[in-house]
Amino acid sequence: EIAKLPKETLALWEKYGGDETDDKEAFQKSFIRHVTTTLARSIYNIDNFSAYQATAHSVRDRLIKRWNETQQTHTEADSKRVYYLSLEFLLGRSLDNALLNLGLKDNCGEGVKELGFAMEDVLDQEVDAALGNGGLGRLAACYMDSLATLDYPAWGYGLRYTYGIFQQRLKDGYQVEFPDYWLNFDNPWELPRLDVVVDVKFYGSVNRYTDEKGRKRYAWEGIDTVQSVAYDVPIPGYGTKNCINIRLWSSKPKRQFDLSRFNEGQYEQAVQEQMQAENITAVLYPNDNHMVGKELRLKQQYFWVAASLFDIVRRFKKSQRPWSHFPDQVAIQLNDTHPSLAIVELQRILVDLEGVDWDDAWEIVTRTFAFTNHTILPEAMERWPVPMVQYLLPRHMQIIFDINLFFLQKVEKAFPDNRDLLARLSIIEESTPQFVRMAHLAVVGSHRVNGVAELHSELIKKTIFKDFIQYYGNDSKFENKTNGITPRRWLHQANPKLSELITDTLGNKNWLKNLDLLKGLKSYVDNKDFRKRWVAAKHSNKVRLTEYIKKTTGIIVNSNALFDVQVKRIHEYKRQFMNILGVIHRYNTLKKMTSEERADVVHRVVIFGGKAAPGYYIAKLVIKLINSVAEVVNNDNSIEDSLKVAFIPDYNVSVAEIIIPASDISQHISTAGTEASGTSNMKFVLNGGLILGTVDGANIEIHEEIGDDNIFMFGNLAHQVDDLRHAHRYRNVPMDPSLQAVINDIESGQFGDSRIFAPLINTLTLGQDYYLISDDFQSYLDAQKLVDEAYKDKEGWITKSILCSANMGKFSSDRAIQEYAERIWNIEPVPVVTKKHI
Ligand code: GL9
Repeated sequence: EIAKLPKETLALWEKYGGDETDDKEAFQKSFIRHVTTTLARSIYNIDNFSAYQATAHSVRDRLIKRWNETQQTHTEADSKRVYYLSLEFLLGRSLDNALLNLGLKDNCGEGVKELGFAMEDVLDQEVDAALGNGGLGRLAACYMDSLATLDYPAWGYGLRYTYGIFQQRLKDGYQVEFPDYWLNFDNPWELPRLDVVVDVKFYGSVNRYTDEKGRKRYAWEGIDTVQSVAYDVPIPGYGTKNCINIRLWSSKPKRQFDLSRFNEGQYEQAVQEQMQAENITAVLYPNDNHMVGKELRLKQQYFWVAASLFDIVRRFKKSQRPWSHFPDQVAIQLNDTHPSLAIVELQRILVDLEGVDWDDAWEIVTRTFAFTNHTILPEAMERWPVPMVQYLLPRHMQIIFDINLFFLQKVEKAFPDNRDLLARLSIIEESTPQFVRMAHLAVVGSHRVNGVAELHSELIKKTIFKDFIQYYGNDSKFENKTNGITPRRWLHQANPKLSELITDTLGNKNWLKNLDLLKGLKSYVDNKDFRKRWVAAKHSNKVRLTEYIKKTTGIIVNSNALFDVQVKRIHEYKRQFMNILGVIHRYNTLKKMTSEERADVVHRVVIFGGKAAPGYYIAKLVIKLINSVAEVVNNDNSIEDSLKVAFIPDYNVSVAEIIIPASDISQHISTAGTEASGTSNMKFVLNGGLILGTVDGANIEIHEEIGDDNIFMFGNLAHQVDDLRHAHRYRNVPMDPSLQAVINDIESGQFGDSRIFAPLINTLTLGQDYYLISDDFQSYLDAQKLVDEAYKDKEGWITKSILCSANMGKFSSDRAIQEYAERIWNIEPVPVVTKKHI
């Protein structure tokens, strides 16, 4: 194609193209150009925010260059790609990450400084891209970083919500929600592709007809068409030219508005259609591990899946390969059940639109998809009422029934006359009304199903997918892929001091691409100078957090105290309630001590953070209780600062980057078997923080890696949970006495009007303590005692802290992605070839 261009044109492209080099001067030139042109400002009129915008745009130019080269390379290579379908991408801020991954940090930092700005202030202007709830969405972001860093040809597909996860503020100790209108200013981290538009249909009816070959065929006549517009978010790898793409879809009306209605004076009706279309991608549903069956959510799912598959199929068709090659060119990973309709949509495209025979199509579909399960909590299982699916997507409902019929016929053959098994395996739940079980659809339509930590992957085979194991056999499609985190953001970026120390000690930055190299730190564990710098890094992070706590809560804490952190979504299964009950126990113990006795105790700052789903009443009461306890404890001079409690508002990725490096101990104390993996546990330990945790999720594997001496584990085990719950239900289990004492304190009004907290206390009594706080409380307190004792041994603690980081290689998302690539996706790296500017 290029060869056909006139020589003169080519020469111009070569001469003027690609002047965005990475040196300081070129950056400063870009900065000034963006201030004067993009921002239409002048030297007299730049504040920190415009400096951020100018810096971001300068980096964006360089990102786009890499993005183009990567996409060209991948298109030419035409090798197999993986598509990661996730309703959530919790990216956080992009500028610092891009600077570090592109290796621009030093040059830009100096360049910005000479122009009169401090890089730290500039970075602080950016608003988070918060298009996710918690672990699941952040995992998707870490995986994109690793896919880019490892040179894999990969794309993410998601939705461009106008409103991300709500902002949390506190009023009288209660959570109040504010909308997160993150696109208020322009977003330099997306490339609008206003020309990449897909029509998505809803509703309507299905027509049957006979095609030219005499086959019965079906055609869906949708009546409501909405347009899906692509916005591309470049994701740069670390230390590579590879820059991959997350394509986020935004909805807009097909027609602007109904002019005839407008002319008739029906103004509201005239814009109604437009508003309904825009509603689809307006807001991220703020629920974590909880399904809410709203039709708009189902619409979001189909809108996203239909646009993404159209795009993927269009790309495949360009290669003119036969359909049977589709699974050799395309792997699609389903991040939870949210994109399960993609299975149905691909089957529909192949059978209805492309005329592929059902069985051939189904073979293609199942070889293409793989599914990751992220939870076994019953309230999180996605089920959609059949009438709702039928109304919104009539053809898809038919296809689901057919998929189910053919599947159950096979089951029937293998296990004749077992109607109960059929009912349990069915994609359709036979209730009134019927429901579509999305997890069953995902399992049946995928060639691989994985859990996200060893325990969790075992548990899914014994609980929610037990019957599938009976049918498919134990070693068939079910496997484990333990989660991981990117060391680039979660150590290098969030903890620059520690990162620098590690690089100095190991002699290079190779550990950032091969986290197992951290093992090399072990031989320095007794090195005085190294230990000194290790402590200094932790302490400066604690000072930074101290300042942040003061700024956001007004609470003054001592940076020499033990920092005890629990930050994550507020959920009963995560047991923040148990934590604050433990705090009350500690407080009242301290109160009973004499001053001399107290002189001997380890001072503690207990730090909480996390959002509660707006409709989750009990979780919101936990926040209120934490703040009520904090109010009393922090203002009680009699305990002489031996205990402080702070609830940091609006926990998000950027706040996590400040909190995690400053932690001495962090709590991951879910009821055994409920936390599928957890990923913040990995971030804390990687940063030299210790864990106080239950035998759950990835805690178990972290324990295996770092050893008994460096972690505090407690509580009942997953296999005991059923019996304990049974006992609460049918026997009179006496309340743990320490716990009873704490409950009495709350009920006595020690922390304000006790009636407020009655529903919360009731979860322990009337609610039969479903999350087993009373069963674990004593061992929790015992473990806390061990933490205090260990912290008194300053040198011992430093050793533990170092050994924690040094043994965390396994939990790099690079390891996780490599496993997915080899075992599930069957894809190879495609290193980017640098292009000329043409
Ligand atoms: C979650 C699990 O609860 C976590 O334990 C796990 O680490 C992550 C990632 O695998 O997935 N499952 C889930 O639904 N959420 C998780 O965090 N919640 C959301 O983020 C929506």
